[in-house]
Amino acid sequence: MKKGYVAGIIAAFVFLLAACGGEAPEAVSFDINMTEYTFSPERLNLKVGQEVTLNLINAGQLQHEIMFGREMMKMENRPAGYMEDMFEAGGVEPEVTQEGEPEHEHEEMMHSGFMVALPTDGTGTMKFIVTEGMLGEWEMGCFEQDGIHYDAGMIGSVNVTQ
Ligand SMILES: [Cu+2]
Repeated sequence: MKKGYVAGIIAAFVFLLAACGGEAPEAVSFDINMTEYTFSPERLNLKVGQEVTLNLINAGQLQHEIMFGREMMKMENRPAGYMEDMFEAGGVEPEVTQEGEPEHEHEEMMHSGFMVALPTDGTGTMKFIVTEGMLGEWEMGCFEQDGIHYDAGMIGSVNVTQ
């Protein structure tokens, strides 16, 4: 067998491996602390194919919530959610379990898209797999109290890459 031929086969094999992308990225888990008026950590970096677990902890004095999207929209001139919901864009429905019911299911009409609301000392878990539709920059935000929390800076960022 000619050397060039063997090298060609090896090159083709390496190319195939690269094209298949190998294995899915490793699963990740983050604890997200919610207080007045921040998410900690403020930034999440996720990869397509990753299995993500978010442990939500309301360590504050008030009820808080978390939504994921972009292009904040206002209702009655108050921040009320996102024009584009990250999970809707990704065709993903996170699995949610939570301890502690929100004290008030307020503004149901004003909230569209995925949301988890937690009372003080409430905890919750979200699980999902990152899809291609979620690529890009997103926000996570809290719109409690007619958007006062959002205005106060209760905003984080989510960056999804390949
Ligand atoms: Cu809040």
